[in-house]
Amino acid sequence: MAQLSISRRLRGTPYTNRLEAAGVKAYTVYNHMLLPTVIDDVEFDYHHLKKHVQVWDVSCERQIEVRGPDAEKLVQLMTPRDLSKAQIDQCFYIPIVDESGGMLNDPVAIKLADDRFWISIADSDVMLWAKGLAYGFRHEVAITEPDVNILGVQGPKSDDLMARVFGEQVRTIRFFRGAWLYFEGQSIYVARSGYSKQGGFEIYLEDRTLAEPLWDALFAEGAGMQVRPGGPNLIERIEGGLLSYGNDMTRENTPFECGLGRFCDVEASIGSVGRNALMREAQNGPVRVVRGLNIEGEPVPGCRDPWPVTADNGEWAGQVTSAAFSPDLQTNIGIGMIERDYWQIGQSVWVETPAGARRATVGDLPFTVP
Ligand code: THG
Repeated sequence: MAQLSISRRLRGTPYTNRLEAAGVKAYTVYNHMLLPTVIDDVEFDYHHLKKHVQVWDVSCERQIEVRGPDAEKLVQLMTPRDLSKAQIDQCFYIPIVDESGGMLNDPVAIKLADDRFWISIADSDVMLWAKGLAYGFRHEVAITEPDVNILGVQGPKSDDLMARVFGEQVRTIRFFRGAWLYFEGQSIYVARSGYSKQGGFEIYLEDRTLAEPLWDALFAEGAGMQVRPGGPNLIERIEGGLLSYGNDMTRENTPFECGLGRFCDVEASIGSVGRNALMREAQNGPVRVVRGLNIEGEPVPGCRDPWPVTADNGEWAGQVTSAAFSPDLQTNIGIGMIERDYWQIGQSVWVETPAGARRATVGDLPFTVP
């Protein structure tokens, strides 16, 4: 494949030099920024993540800061999830939808104060939408993208490594909660969250002069724990059923289709954008839904253009948008949108991969991994 041309628009991160020194093998582009995806090779990274601890440069999970007296009003306008009981230092996985209920993003929102939220976005330009809404609704808020560069610490040894760098207090942070902890005398926001199912934290670093000292401290303290750089791992995130915006879901999909109905409170979220469209869908149910697929045969290649899923009679049954061979399950696994007639668990279908048509079985997400 040709190379990507690097320029200012394709933003690097304060950790990029450290990753280059570590020999990072592949990046993707996410929110106009580099996101490391392969450090050694995808399978090596996968086994290591599930056994040890990794430090991830997820700076590309950009923060959209909403600050001001109408901050909560604006965030509630943007999501069908009910935020009325949100507490300070609580994180929320929130669908953001347009006027027809189509997914615009699936960020993690953090309530830092009554008048201050961070929206930790997936790969789409949420700041522009937020600014447009705030302007149109005359909401009294300031909307910015502060220079926050998240370092993820993921894997079963995350608590031990984080305790060494931030102190024992880090262990008391509950899932999807955050706290201000000290590093080199500076207060830094740390939450128990992250884009893997192996457990871990996200460090919301605001002062980029601390980026390399923080990276170096994690590697110095983690030397005896086999710490390595890492990144969102394709195989692990498919096993875990973590969806990728732009891949597994787009503006064409509602949160119900994405299996995110549990994060929609259409009764409570009065006045939120797309509420009427979602009310209808909440009553009638979606026409397709995201599912796991077990794809038979030799390891499949990577999935770029969606792979059509068909029934035995040749009818359209959906599409697969992410796929990989799982070493722990010893089969190919995929994530796809499957139409109502074929979405039952155990349904047999065909998947048209670039390596030929394969038999596949529809299953639940996440996958059950031994
Ligand atoms: N962390 C932060 N920002 C992010 C991501 C992240 N922004 C981009 C992207 N990831 C957004 N997508 C997701 C998808 C899933 C989850 C978080 C962000 C996630 N899901 C939990 C799960 O499926 O187990 C459920 C969360 C819940 O129960 O509330 O964590 O990773 N900062």
